[in-house]
Amino acid sequence: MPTFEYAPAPESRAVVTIEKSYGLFIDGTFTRPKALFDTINPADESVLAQVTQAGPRDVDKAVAAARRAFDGEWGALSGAERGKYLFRIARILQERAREFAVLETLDNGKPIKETRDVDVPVAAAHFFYHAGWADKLEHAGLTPSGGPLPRPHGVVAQVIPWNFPLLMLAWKIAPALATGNTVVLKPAETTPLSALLFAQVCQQAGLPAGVVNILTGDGRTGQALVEHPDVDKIAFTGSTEVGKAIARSIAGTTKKATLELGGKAANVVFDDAPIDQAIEGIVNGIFFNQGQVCCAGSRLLVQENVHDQVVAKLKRRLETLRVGDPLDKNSDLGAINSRAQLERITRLVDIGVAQGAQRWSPECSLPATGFWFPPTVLTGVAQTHRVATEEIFGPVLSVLTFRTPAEAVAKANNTPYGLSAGVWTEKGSRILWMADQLKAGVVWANTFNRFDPTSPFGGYKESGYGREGGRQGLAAYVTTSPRTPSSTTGDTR
Ligand code: TAP
Repeated sequence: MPTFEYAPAPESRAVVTIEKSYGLFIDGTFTRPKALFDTINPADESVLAQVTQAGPRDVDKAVAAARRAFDGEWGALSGAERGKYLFRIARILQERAREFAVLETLDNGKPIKETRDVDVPVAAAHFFYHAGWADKLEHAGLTPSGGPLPRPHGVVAQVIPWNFPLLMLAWKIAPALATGNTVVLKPAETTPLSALLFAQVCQQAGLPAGVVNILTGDGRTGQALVEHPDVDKIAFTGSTEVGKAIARSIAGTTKKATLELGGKAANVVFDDAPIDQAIEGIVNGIFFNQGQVCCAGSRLLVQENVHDQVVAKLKRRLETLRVGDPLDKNSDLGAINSRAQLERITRLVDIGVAQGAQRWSPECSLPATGFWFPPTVLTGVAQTHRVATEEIFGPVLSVLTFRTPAEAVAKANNTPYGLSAGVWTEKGSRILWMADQLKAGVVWANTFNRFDPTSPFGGYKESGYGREGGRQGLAAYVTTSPRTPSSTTGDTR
């Protein structure tokens, strides 16, 4: 059994055990590994482990296990008892935080300071937050007073992407369990390891068998799962293209769905903004997680009279970023998650240059192996350029200008997406006006990329529908429709 030892300092050594191969987590146990594929470290292309490609029969078994748990032990539990399991999981995530941080960095390529300070603690926070809701759902305002009690849907299929593997898992599993559902989750093909470690956490927490099932595999597994006839609800995070395919596949069925899809956020900087603070927000907005963030501030809209000042300061700041070994706690940017993603970023940037944008990157020497892309700024971008309209999902900032607030709003909203936006200004009244005008699910003011389990997250237009997080996020996991004669379990007592 290979182990990986991470020792930034002798006193903080973390040992991560990575199995040679992994089976699926179905009905509380791991199956025998079969139909294996590699999961690699994108920072050096070494094979970390082999995982199982789940087929339709595995999907059947996992959904059946989730159904038995829902109709049986889990469905009969009170909200307070469910909450105890969520608290237990949250505490184990904290106890094993270093292990999760190192594993996630190895499998995903993101810098250890992000997995250590954001992904893992925020994932634990989601379990703590939802643990608190489990016995208070009737007070969540999900139904009019005197209306029927909110009830779980049943078996939930959850499909997540590779950019925040553990965090997206927590966003999905915590509210589903708090509301009394059972889960079959498929992590992304390139980042399955933290979900498999989470399966061990479920065992450690004594979670009843079948409540959480983890199926590794590629898009075919995801498709078989969401199309399974005994799934009651789908929670999907990923590309708009796949989101649309899922919406089409469930049309005419009784399945419910929440879709968290792509984005092309505008980060709007007015001339009265605290410029140095805005520079930090711009950098965090687009270079956090190598820009592989659905809500990344990938379009910088800067007021024309401060454009040169902002771009000059931004370039000076980017000279200080360190790109390299994701396990080095001083690295600001790590590796791109996969060769396919690197090729997509490279292709779109080349198209941007061909269409007339000027490309700039700070001097940085990139490792010879692995998937790397330097932090990049594209200036002279026009609204019609593809780098201004398409999601690049990489460390690439497209800079556009505006003269008036109305023009800023028009340009910011000129996208099929509507996930997030940022506003930088000293004027409180302008912040409120902009928040009202921008068609985005989340609007940050004088900050960017802040996440909290109490705050709902989700999009408009082609960024999807439904919310995750906060009281609103619970609504996606319950029904208030009258009971059918057979739906006698799953009370949220
Ligand atoms: P996708 O290709 O859409 O993949 C997302 C997940 O769906 C993966 O687990 C994938 O499996 C699976 N999948 C692929 N085809 C499927 C199908 N036909 N039916 C069901 N599942 C299928 O996206 P990605 O490249 O992993 O992630 C990047 C995208 O996700 C970006 O557009 C980004 O904006 C979006 N994203 C959105 C959010 C929110 S909250 N809105 C958060 C993170 C990412 P494989 O991995 O094996 O292909």
